[in-house]
Amino acid sequence: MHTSSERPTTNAHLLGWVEEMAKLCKPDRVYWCDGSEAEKKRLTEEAVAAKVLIPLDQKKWPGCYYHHSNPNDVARVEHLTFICTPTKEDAGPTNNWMEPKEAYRKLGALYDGAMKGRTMYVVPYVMGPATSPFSKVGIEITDSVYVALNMGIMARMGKVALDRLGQSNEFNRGLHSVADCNPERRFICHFPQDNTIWSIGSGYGGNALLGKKCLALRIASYLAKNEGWLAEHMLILEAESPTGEKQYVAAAFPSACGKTNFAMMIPPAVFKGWKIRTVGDDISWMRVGEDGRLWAVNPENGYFGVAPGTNRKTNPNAMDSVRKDTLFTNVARTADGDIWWEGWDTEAPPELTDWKGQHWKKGSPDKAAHPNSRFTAPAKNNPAISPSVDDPKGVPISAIIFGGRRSTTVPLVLEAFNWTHGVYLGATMGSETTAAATGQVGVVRRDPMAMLPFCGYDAGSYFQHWLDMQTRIPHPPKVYMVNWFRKSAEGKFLWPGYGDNMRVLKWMLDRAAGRVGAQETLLGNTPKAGDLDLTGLDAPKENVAAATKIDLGEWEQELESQAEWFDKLGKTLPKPIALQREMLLERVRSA
Ligand code: GTP
Ligand code: SPV
Ligand code: MN
Repeated sequence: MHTSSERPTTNAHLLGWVEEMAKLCKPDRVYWCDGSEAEKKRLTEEAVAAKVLIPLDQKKWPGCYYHHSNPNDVARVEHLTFICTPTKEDAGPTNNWMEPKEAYRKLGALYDGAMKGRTMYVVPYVMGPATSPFSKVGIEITDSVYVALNMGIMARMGKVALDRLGQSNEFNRGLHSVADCNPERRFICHFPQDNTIWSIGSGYGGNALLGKKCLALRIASYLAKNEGWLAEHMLILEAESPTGEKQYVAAAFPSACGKTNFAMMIPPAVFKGWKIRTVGDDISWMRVGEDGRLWAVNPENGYFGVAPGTNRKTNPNAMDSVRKDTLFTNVARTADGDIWWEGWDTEAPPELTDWKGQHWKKGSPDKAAHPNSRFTAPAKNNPAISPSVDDPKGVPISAIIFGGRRSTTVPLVLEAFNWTHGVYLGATMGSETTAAATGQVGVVRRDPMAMLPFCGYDAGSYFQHWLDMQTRIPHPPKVYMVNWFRKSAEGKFLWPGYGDNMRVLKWMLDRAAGRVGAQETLLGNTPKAGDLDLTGLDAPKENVAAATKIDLGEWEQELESQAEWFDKLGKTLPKPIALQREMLLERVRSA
């Protein structure tokens, strides 16, 4: 074990900062992670001894462990997440804001001595392929061995990051402590101007794995705005046609709205010869390439995926990805070291240990697995991983897809008329809330580009940045809006979703390549009759008709309700976006 006298770097900026943070948090030990297999084994053993991790049946689940988080700490906490910019206007009306000095003072007092009796892990990591010019180095200081082990799966962690950093001062400074895990003293603060993140009081997911939402989205979106690129809450997938042609798409669906599933999709049998592979399942960093196209890199190295609903039928690639070296958090367990969650392949066994560690009996009204229970799996386990995941230049994007979770109104697929219309579709995207964040589930809220909780600056300026990108991208991707979640009057999903989403993807790919026509509607282009391949679809025709229907009455209401959203955004809302709504409303009213 490295002690503070055995530091694996001579970087004075880094050493100085770590020392300063140690002085504040007062840990018993400082340990520098090197990212080696031997270290992983050792830290896992320590975590097992401390009952932070519980081994699963190692024959069936090699290298897999179970973790219960504190029952008060099971999801992102948007009301406790702050953007600490010099002015409140910089953070904008959709973010919580704290004055930077005030935030450092307030959290500083909570960090004071917070690591007494504990080990302070120094976790160096790279977001993005180790050699890509687009990648970013972060250092996360944490007092949670669980967080350190998760970071080892989610990012390229350890020596690789210190080697890349060298003597540079350009690294994200992330300080994390679970402290007493009290929601009253929980804060996730971002200081974009200082490239700094301070997180305290939570050990869960996006609150605590600082490379993910905090750095790769909130801080990166701020950098992207200043530097002319995009940091987005998007999956990236590769589609290879039967003739070997490859196309790449990036898709923004809000939290727990289908990114992991879409990125790992297996096409139905009728799409013989088509292969879908995963580049990323949550985050996309996109820049304009020398050829004038948009090129995307996945900054992550693993999947922090929603467990419930994942099974052999809905997502076989995810089930294969979790077969080894995976951490499961807040799922249910069987007595013999196995796991289970709602939407597993088989019914619940008669008895389980639920996500809180309590005895659970089949038929209980309570969920055995928490709805936001997750797996942390290495990307390399995915049998359908794209060979381009580590490509330092990324992959060229031919379509951008926005998609919310909407029981009504929004049809299965729409193609934007042009870039500005596409930005408008993204900016007004609505989605029903999910268990990925604390708070009420199932209420429609605006979640522009699926970035509402993740944009590190003012939303209106973010839309302006999207509009400005048009002039930088000579060959822009086409833009789409999809909705897999429309429901019947009885509350059942109309569209079967999952692998069948290939039918919609195929149309978008064909459009992007100019292989198929479209039907123009008031709201956007849609597939012409017969162009959506429904061969072998296991769903009644009338359901498909209802899923693709455009009801102008519903749209009039939708467009009216967008006015409230625009009012909230205030004066930085770009005029062209406001105009799109007004023109559309006029056309819908006079239709
Ligand atoms: P985050 O990791 O929170 O950003 O979520 P995500 O967008 O990756 O969502 P994910 O793919 O994990 O899906 C969330 C939930 O939606 C799971 O319970 C899935 O089973 C379910 N889901 C995904 N795709 C579909 C679909 O096409 N139709 C339906 N009905 N459900 C889906
Ligand atoms: C999300 O909520 O969008 C996630 C999970 O991907 S978390 O990392 O917890 O933010
Ligand atoms: Mn996400």
